[in-house]
Amino acid sequence: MSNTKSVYVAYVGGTIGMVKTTSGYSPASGSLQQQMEMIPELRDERMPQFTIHEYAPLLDSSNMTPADWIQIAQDITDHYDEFDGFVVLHGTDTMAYTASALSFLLQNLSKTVIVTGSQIPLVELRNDARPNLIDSLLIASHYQIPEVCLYFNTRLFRGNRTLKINASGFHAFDSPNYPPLGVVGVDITMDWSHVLPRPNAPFEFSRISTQPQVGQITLFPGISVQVIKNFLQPPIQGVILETYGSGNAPDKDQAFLDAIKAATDRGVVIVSCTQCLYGTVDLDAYATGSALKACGVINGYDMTREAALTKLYYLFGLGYDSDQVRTLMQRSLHGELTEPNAL
Ligand code: ASN
Repeated sequence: MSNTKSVYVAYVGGTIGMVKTTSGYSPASGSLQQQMEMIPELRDERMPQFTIHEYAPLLDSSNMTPADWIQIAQDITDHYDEFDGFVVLHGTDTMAYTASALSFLLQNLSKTVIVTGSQIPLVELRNDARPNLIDSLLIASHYQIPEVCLYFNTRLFRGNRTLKINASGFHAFDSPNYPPLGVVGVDITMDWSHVLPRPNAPFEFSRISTQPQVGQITLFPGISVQVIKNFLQPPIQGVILETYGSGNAPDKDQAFLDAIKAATDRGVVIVSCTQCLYGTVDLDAYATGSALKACGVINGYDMTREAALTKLYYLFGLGYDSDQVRTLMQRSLHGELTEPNAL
């Protein structure tokens, strides 16, 4: 049966279209499209029609910034009505940040958006680019999934639940606290029970008007209070504090607690996210967690640092004040966290 659907491909950069240079792999304009022309399966009538928009310059995703997330969101918005689905070809290094950011920027999605890429370029004989590309195009055209997804190595994930877990293997992404939305094997099997419901409002791009100051601190035994104090200086507005286990920190270090409290008193939003891959923050579980709560730190539950950071950026970017940001950070906006009564 022929595929009458159309997919818009936003080619942002990443290894998938890179070529070898004397300083290692680097993006090269036009190379991906040339390689794609040599893949007969892409012209199979069961494949969707697709249009590739190559970004200039193509980026290794290590060079990407929030301005790039906004550009991709704008690009999808500009073409939203014309196409049935969207595939974003992107580098793997910061793919989880972009997928998380897009999940907040693109409101009331009713079409599938898939972010994908590869660990080996399409130009190489042996690569993971080909299956990731073909599978993403097929899924984006066959299924109407009202979410920003990330597809990699046979699994379709909710984008804002993902993180990069492997620098060299094909199994480069995982979603530790949420099951895959789909698995590609002999068949493509969707788990609709884990997909977000369809929106009942029209699609819109949630435009960010400011450039918020947000950051991230990872706790480690012996971290200096001076480092924390410096980090929390104005103009910082929000910080992800990567805590131990279920949200714990050194409660015997009064200077540390004082520095945290002084910042939250000034309106800095400090969100506790766990350094662990699996599980959730519970600030009431240990005295070392409730001490943070008493200093005004809020609960990031089971959010990845990528989701928490991009969500902070998004909420402050929309102009919300600290109290509104504190409330919304602890609620699931697009399935990025498991609320306590659902745990
Ligand atoms: N450095 C590359 C990037 O993020 C890695 C990759 O795509 N596999 O653009």
